[in-house]
Amino acid sequence: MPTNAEIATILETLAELMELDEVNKFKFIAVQNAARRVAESNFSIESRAADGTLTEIPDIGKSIAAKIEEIVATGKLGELEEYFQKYPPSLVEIERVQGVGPRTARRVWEELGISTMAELEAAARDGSIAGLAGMGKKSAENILKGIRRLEARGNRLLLGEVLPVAEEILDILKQMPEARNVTCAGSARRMKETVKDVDIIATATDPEALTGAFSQLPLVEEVIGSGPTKCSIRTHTGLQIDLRVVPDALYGNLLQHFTGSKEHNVALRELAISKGMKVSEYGVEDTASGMVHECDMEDNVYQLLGLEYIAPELRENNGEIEAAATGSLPRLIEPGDLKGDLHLHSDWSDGHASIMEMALAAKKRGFKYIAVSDHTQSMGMVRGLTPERLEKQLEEIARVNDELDGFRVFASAEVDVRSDGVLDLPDESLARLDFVTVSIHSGFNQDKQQIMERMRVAMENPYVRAIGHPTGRLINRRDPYEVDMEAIIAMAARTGTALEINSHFQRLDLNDRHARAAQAAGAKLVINSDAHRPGHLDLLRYGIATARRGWIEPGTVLNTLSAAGMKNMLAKPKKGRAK
Ligand code: DGT
Ligand code: CA
Ligand code: ZN
Repeated sequence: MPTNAEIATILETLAELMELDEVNKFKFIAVQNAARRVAESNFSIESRAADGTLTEIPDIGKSIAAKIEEIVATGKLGELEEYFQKYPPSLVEIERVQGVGPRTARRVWEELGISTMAELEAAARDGSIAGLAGMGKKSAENILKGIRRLEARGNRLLLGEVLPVAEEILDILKQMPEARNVTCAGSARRMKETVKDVDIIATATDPEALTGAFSQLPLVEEVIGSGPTKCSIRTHTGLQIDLRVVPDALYGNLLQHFTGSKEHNVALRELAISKGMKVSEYGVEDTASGMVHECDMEDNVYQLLGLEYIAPELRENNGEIEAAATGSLPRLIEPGDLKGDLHLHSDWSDGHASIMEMALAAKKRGFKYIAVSDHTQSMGMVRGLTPERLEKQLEEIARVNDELDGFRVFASAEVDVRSDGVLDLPDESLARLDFVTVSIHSGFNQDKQQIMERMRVAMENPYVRAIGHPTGRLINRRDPYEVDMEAIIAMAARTGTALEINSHFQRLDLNDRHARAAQAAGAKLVINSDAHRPGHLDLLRYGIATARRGWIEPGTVLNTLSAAGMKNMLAKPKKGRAK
C-alpha cells in the first residue's frame, strides 16, 4: 500500500522525465501539479483510490487518476518504467541539481555519458562540463555549488508547509475533553524558517486518552512509537510529530526545555550555574539549599533566573539572555503593528484578483492601505505593465479609492531592474506612482559586481522606495544572487531605500539575520505579503515572525505607519537622494 509520499515521488519523477524528454509542456505541468497535490494532501490518497473518488481532488483529472490507481494496484507505473528504458533513473537526481535542469541533464547524459551524481561532480571538476558547447567554467562552478546545497538541505521542511498542519492538530487536541494545555514547542514555536519535526507539549487529565486519540487522527500515516505519555507519528505528507503529555506542575519547565533552541538552553544553564542554580526539565534548583522550584508557567522559569520573559522567536542564543538580564530586550513588532501591505499583485499582471478585491481583503483584516505593485513589461511570462497600461491602471486605482471609505490604495509597481541594469519603467512613469519597489527577476547568475550595480541603480533612483526580496533566495531551492549584503544595507541606509522582508515562506527574504543587521545600520524595512490572491495576505505571519527573529521593532518598519503617516512620508522626497 503506497503512502502519499511514495505516490507523489513516482508522479514527480514521471513529470521530471517528461520534461527531460521534451514532451508537451502542459502535460508535464499537469503531472507536476498532481504530484504536489498528492504530497500536500492530509488524507490518504490510497483510500481515495479505493473509493473511486480521486477525480474529486483538485488537480487530479481522469488520466492522472488512472495513473494513481495503477500505482496503488501494482506499486509502480508502466509509463515511468518505459522512460527508465530510455534514461537511467539516477538522471532525475542530476536534473534536480540547481544549475543543471532538464536540458543540461539530458546533454550530460547524451554527450558525456554521465548518469550519477559522482560522475557529474567529477565532470564539473575536470573541465568536461565546462567544455560543452554553450557551457563554461562558471556553469561548472554553479553545478558544484548546487550539489553542495542539495547535500546541506537534509530533510528539513519549510515552516509554511508544516505550521498549518501542526495548528490543525493542536486545534483537534485542544478540543478533547481530557486536554488541559496544548502548545507547539521546538523550532516551529520559534518560527524557524525550516523545521525538522514538530514537538507538541500538553497536560491532560488522562494522558493516555490524549496520546491514544492523537495516534488515531486521520492524518496519521504511521505510528513511529508510543507510550502512556508520549507518541510519535508520521503524517501522510511525511512530517514527524511528537506529542509529550507532561505533569501540570512541570508544564512551564518542559515547555521551556522543548522549545529550545538547544543553544539557548545551554546558555541558560550556564547563566543559572553562575547564579548558584540549576535549570533542567525537572525544575529550577537552588544548588545550596537543594530546593527545586517547579514551574507550571513558562515565564516563571525566566523569572527565577532574574530574566525578563524571552519571546520564543528570540531563543537562539544571539544575545537575548544578556538583553533579558539587563531589561533591554527589544519591543518586538507584532501582527497588529502592521497597518498596510506595500507589495501585492492584481489581475493587471500575474495576480488572480482585481484591485478592488485585494483592497477589500486587506480592509477586512484591519489594514488601512495597500500598494498595488504589479510587475512591469519585461517580466518574461507575465503580462507586465507598460507605461500606457500603467496610466490605465492609475484610473482604476482612482475609481477604487473613490468607492472605498477609510481605506487607501496607493499606486505602485514592482519594477524589474533588468539584467542590463536599466529600470523597466522610465522615470516619468515612476514619478506617477506613490511607492516604487524594485526587484531582480532575471540574470540571477550575474557576478557580484553586476548584481551590485543593478542594486545601486535602483537605490539611487529618487523614486524607488524599496527593494523587493533583496537576495532572491528560495529556501531549499535556489541560492541568493551574488549580493554583498553589507554593502546593500549600507546603501539602503544612505539612500533612504527600505529593504523588504518578503513574507512568502519560500522566500523570507531578507532573512532574520540580515533584517537585524539592517535595523542596526539604520536602514528601514517593509514587511510585505507579495500576495497574488486575497488568501495570500495570511503569509504576512511568516514575515512578521522573521522580523521578530531579527529583533525588529515597529519603528524600523515603514508599513507600521498610519495611512496619513504613510501619505506624509511619501509626499516628501527620499532622504539622501543625491549620489
Ligand atoms: P528541529 O531540528 O527543527 O526539530 O529543531 P528543534 O529545536 O525543534 O530541535 P528538536 O526537535 O531536536 O528538539 C526540541 C527541543 O528540545 C530543542 O530545541 C531543545 C530541546 N533539546 C533537545 N535536545 C537537547 C539537548 O541535547 N540539550 C538541550 N539543552 N536541549 C535539547
Ligand atoms: Ca523539532
Ligand atoms: Zn518579485
